[in-house]
Amino acid sequence: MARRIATAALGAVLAAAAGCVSVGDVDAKVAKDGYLDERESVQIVTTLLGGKNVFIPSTVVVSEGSGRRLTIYNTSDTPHGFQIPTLGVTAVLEPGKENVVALPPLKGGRIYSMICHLHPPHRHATLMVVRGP
Ligand SMILES: [Cu+2]
Repeated sequence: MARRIATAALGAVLAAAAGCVSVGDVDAKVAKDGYLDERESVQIVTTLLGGKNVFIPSTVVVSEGSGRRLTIYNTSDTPHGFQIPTLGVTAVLEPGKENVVALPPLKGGRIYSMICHLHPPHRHATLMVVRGP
């Protein structure tokens, strides 16, 4: 324990001496200013995995704002649904194709459920919207 404290203190002293920005400073800046999202779209697949239909990634993170898009590739041979009920987003994902879903303007600090409205057992996914800069 004492060794950890000494190591952390030495790191802070060295960072200050070198004029570096510490991890704590970066965290404080991100918390204050929000996240800068350089992506125009986020890629997702809907696929069969272990006998279950799933969205991969199962948690998608985007920053707030307008013009966000999801491009969802359906690897299966049947259509799947895609819905974010509280945002009013509904699409049918054609098999073997990249399906583009435009999102409405998003506010940060929200978490939404993404579901397949065609197959209730299809595993749900999550859309997390973080605050922008
Ligand atoms: Cu489905």
